[in-house]
Amino acid sequence: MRIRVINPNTTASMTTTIGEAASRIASPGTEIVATTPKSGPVSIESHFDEAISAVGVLEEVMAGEREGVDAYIIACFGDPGLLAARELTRAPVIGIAEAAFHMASLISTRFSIVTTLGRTGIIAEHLLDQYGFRHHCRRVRAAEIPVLDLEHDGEAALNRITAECRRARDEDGIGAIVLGCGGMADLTAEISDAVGLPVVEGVTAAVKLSEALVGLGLGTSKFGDLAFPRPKAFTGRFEHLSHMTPSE
Ligand code: 2AL
Repeated sequence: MRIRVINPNTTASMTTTIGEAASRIASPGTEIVATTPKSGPVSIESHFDEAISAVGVLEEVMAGEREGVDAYIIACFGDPGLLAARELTRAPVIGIAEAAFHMASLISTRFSIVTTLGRTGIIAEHLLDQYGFRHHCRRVRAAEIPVLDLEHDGEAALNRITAECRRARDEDGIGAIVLGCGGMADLTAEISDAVGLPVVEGVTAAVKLSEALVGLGLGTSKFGDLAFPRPKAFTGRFEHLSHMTPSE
């Protein structure tokens, strides 16, 4: 089984962190291929960053379709381009936010999210509404660290995230914590040990959900809205997508 883990930001060191965390948790026989778009933001911390990154995610899915991939993971906590990516393939496509919400809801009745910057919290709030998890989440918290500080100042970032997780444990009345950034993929064990609550991290959760779906023989439904997009003309910079029928 081959899982293509797409880091939607273009920071190579974060792609490595994500790929290593995914490989550590993967079952024997699962191959993890971690990739990043050729173009796009180095980190995703705004609606603008997210919109631009979605194009890169879709190009990575199209490349995966040419290579043969059993499942895709979108490894940014805003799940950029998720539904559009599903239109392009019969393989399962899982976003790390939705994977973490599902896993956390299976082991607790209430969880809190600890993400990077306060301004990205609204993205998680929107996803909770969109996916139907609003009722399961007590609070979206931010450690107020820029995404790239996870790479450049790891120790300080870990301390701030851990402190916010302790506040979530003490104040929110929760059973579990969801970590809200792909760049936190390698921090789960340390934070869980320090805080004493189950900590759910989306990249690793998505690997296990992907393995489960592929094992069950389940892929993205091509009935209804996730069918391949209707071929049509594209203009300008996107002309190469004209009349393309994705991997039917
Ligand atoms: C993210 C993420 O997971 N990767 C990134 O660049 N930005 N989202 C976030 N809330 O920090």
